[in-house]
Order: sequence, then structure tokens, then C-alpha cells
Amino acid sequence: MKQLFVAGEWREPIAGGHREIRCPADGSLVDTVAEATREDTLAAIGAARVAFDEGPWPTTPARQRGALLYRVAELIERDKNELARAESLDTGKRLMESEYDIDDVAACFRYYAGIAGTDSGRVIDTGRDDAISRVVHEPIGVCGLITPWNYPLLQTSWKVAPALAAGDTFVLKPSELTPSTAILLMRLLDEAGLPAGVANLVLGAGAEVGAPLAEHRDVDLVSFTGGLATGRGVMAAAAGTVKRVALELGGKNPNIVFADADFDTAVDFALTAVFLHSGQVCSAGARLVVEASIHDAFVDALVARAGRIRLGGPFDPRAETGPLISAAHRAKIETYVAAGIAEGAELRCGGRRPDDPHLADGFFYLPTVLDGCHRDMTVVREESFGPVLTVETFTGEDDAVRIANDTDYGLAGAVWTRDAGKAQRVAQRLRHGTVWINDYHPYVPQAEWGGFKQSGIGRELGPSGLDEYRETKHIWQNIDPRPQHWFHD
Ligand code: TXE
Repeated sequence: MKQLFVAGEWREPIAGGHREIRCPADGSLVDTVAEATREDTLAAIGAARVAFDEGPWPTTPARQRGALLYRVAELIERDKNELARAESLDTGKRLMESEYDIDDVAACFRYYAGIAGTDSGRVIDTGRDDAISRVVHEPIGVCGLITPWNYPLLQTSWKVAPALAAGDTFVLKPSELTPSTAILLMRLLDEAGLPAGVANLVLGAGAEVGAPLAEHRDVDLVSFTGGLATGRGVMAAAAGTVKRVALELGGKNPNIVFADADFDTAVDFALTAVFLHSGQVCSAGARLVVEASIHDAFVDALVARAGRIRLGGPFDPRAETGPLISAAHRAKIETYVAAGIAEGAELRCGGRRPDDPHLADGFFYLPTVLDGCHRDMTVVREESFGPVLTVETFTGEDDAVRIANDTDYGLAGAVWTRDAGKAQRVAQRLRHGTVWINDYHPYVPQAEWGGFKQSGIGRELGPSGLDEYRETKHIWQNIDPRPQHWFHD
């Protein structure tokens, strides 16, 4: 199984390990892939280090790096069907959703291709005619890129594209549950003509293969997307070498609905906000915060529709959403729902696995609505990352903002109202990295994505997403040097 990509070569893992990848929709075997160990990661870090210190990539003109990224975008579009299918088999998500994801992956590569080389730094007015001062950007070095299983290739592209645009080299470690599209991406980077050693891939478990990326002194930056607990560990491991750390750690995102919102549209979007991809979305609107005066009608309408959502596998044309990623993840969600009910929430729908025998081999869980929730409940405070909506009520603007901000997270949120002034006031007061007004979920590669508070550190996408992968240097030149005589001769 030559599926590790190190120094421009496809290699077997040193210890010869392997892992079975199974489709979460029905447990069928998707592939048996290489399972690396720490030694493989160390070899990959070494290759990325050599490629950075000696290779042509960091000093390749940025516009040329951009041209290569355009080629990668074209190859992704050429192989869209294969990539989407692989993504759906690994994650269980609907093929149509994977196709959207692959379009977004290509768009991300195009965006960073386009801005590579457009920012050549600043010339500073020193106030002196004998000195030139410039601030320039340089690649940061070797990057460790650790990605999760919910949007495997998409989240990878948010790291790989800017890292390459900046002139870095990297070691990528995808989630051990969803490695297939990372393997395919490496092939495309190679086909596009990326020099050997710039892109390296290791597959395997987080503690074994991911941890060295956070710890190692030859890695200059670790960029991690995943859970809060693992992210804290990555940050602690990175502290030993004071490397640059970028973290995207999910959210507990409020979806605020005022009584004057368009009722049917707000109900419709409240469903997509939380139940898209069965809630396995970092920005999922898992907390419905609804104005008390419309609470009953709104929740009734929402529950009626949630109960009709059709579950199914990736290639079932009638399916509207898919399974959870694993048995362990479903068990975790079941624990959160049970805790919510024990703490006083009212179960309005779902709260169990579906009865349909066709779904028995997958990790399905019914869309679930818990009403009568409050902020002290575990299911409201912590990210369940599943199809679980908690409902809280508010009275007035200040109350809505207070409830929405009362979380350790701060990734995203939405506000629904027909009052434009109120929408802007609330949007400005929300302590979340993305705020949607009368919408939910859209994003564009041109706009920054990331979290306040414990949702993370740094920003992906947009110009800031490139800055994460660059160092800033000030170069000062005295063009007429003479003794200063600060100290007496
Ligand atoms: O993620 P992990 P898990 C949240 C969600 C979910 C929870 C746990 O709430 O229920 O995280 O999911 C690698 N050093 N999100 O356990 O562990 C791991 O191999 C270095 C939110 O699946 O965070 C994988 O590649 N790396 C999220 C990556 O970290 C380590 C998306 C993410 O896995 C490691 C996914 C270690 N010690 C889950 N241990 C989002 N922000 O969108 C594991 N990893």
C-alpha cells in the first residue's frame, strides 16, 4: 500500500500498518489504506524541511506559484466526479453535497492562485533620505496541517492552497476516518508539477501521526481543525517549540429569530442551519434562540418538518441527509440528548435511531429538537456535533444578544428580522466570527472564516488566510552609512 507521499514518492508505511475505511452509511468496506507511525511522520517532516531549506519552491516567484494553483483547480474540476464519490464513501454524505464541496475546493485554489503575488509588502517613509525601509512577506517554513472528517477535502484546501501560495512546504495529516480525497489531492499536486518534498502526506491516528507535527522543532506552524479538547492538546504540544498555531475548533452557534422575521423562511433555514450533514458542521445553528411571542408556533412548524427529513446513504436520490461519522460519534450524541432530557429539556422529535431496517447498518440518528432549554444545560454549552437542536427563548434585543454570546465558543451565528437597523445592531454585538443576517451557512473564499473565544485562533480564507502562512520581515538599509559617534572614540 504505497499511500504515504514523502519527498515526492509514494511509500509504504515503515512499520507496514494498514487500516480499513468503512462507509458510515452501511458499514461497507471502502478501502484498506496505509497506517503510518511516528517514524513516517518524522520522515515526512524531514522531507518538507529539506524542500523548504534547499528547494526551489519558497523562492519561486509568487505569480508562478499562483499559476500552479490554477492548474490544480483545473485538475480538481477534471476529477470532480471521482473526488466527490470518494468523499461521499468516506463520510456518508450525499453525493450532491460532496459535489458542492469539490466545487468549493476548486474555488479555494483559484482564489489563492489569484492573490498569490498581489501583495508585495510596504515601503515605509523613514523620514530620512539615507535609509530605505521595506516590510516584506516571506513563507513561514514547514507547516503541519491536521484536518477533520466532516468536510475532509474542503478543510484541507483551506490550508493547502494558502500554504502553497505563500511558498511553504507541508505535511498533511487527514482524519484517519476519511483519508481518500487527501490521497487523490496529492496525486493532483504531483501531476500539476509541484516540486518533490513540498507536499507530503501521512495517514494514521492523531496521537501517533498528528502529535509529532505539533511537537517537532522542524515544523514552523501547525494548523489544526477539529475538536476543542484535541485543539487544546495541539496548542500545548506546540508550546514546547513556540511554533505558530492556527486553530479552528468548532462552535455552539446561535440562530436568533425575532418575531418580525419572515416566518416560513426562518423555519426553513432553521432546519438547514442545524440538520445539514446531520449537524456535523462546525458552524451548525445548533442553538435556536427564538423570541418568546412566536416560540410555540415556530417550534411546532419546525418540529413538523424535522420529523419528515429523509435519512439515507450517499447514493440514495431520495435522501435529504446522511449518517453520523462513526458508532462512537453517535454514542456521544446519544449521551448529550439523554443529558439534556435529564436536565429538564422537552424532547419534541427524534431522540433515537430510525426504525427503517435499511438504515440499520449505518450510524443514523433522527433529527432531534429539544425544547425548553437553558444555558446551564450540557447540551446547550457543549458541541454535540450532531442533528440536535436546542431551543431557548428571549424577550427583546438585549436578551437575545446576552443569550447568544453566553457561550465559550464564538464561531458563527445568525439573526432573522425584517428590521434592518436591529439586524445590524445585533450583528455588531455578537461575539462570533461570522454573522449571517436573514441567511445561514453561505461563505465565500474571499471572506475570512474563524472563531472568537475558544472557537480558535487565527483566520482561514480571505487575505488573512494567506497571512497565517507568512512571516513578516522588516528590511532596513542605510544607503549612506557613516560613524554615529554615539559613544566617544
Ligand atoms: O476530532 P479530533 P474527533 C468536534 C466535534 C466532535 C469532536 C471530536 O464536536 O464531536 O470534535 O471529534 C487529529 N495530535 N469537531 O475526535 O480528535 C485527528 O486524527 C494531533 C469539530 O473526530 O479533533 C484528526 O485528523 N492531532 C470540527 C483531527 O485531529 C490529533 C470537525 C481532528 O480530530 C490528535 C471535527 C493529537 N493528539 C470534529 N488527536 C470542526 N471544527 O469543524 C487527534 N488528532
